Amino acid sequence: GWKRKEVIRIPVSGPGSGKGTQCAKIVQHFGYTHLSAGDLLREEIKSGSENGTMIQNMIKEGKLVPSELTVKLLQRAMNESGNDKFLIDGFPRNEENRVAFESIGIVPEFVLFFDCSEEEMERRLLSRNQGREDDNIETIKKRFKVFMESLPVIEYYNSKEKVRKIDAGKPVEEVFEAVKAVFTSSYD
Ligand code: UP5
Ligand code: MG
Repeated sequence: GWKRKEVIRIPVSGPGSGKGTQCAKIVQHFGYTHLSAGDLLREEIKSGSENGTMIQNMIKEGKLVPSELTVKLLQRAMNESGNDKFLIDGFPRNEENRVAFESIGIVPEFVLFFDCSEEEMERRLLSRNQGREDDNIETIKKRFKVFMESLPVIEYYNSKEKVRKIDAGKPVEEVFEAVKAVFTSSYD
């Protein structure tokens, strides 16, 4: 179940902006459990679940899978982790996601927004070479379009003064310096 003491920080940002890369570094420094919604969905495909084919098709099209499914996977991973500090990477991505997340009691402490140009994100995704089925120019363009649905979510958290915007167009280590400053300054 959901406990009030749990501390949640969420990076919501564009495809290829560096969420996964920075989360790995945050984990090393600050001991969070990193849960990437995209990774959980890709694991669900691999596990041969009944939803696998549907998820695979949606990812190939850059579309968002139904909120209940992603929320269920995140909630299960949180329960299984045994940790009480989470980085929820790449979720919520639209207003419906956010409302579904809040309905199970999840309210982030702050939200990281990795600000990066489409040009740079596209360059990174095309040179990632990790065999992701959505790292082709056609799907990348669709992912950029769908990312526009995340802007109202960022706007919502911004109205709650929860957004920490990071210039993510710089080299990995420089971006992490800015990330560290956010984590250190809001440490409790
Ligand atoms: N790289 C990273 N930082 C760099 C830097 N500062 N300078 C130079 N290079 C840098 O980085 C991407 C690449 O860039 C890597 O090669 C890295 O080395 C390099 P990464 O850290 O992986 O970026 P990230 O933001 O994590 O990119 P990712 O592609 O994972 O973002 P997406 O948001 O597109 O992917 P995600 O896995 O979250 O979602 C995939 C799909 O799943 C979605 O399109 C959607 O279909 C589905 N989905 C849902 O339906 N619902 C959800 O809630 C979540 C996902
Ligand atoms: Mg990622």
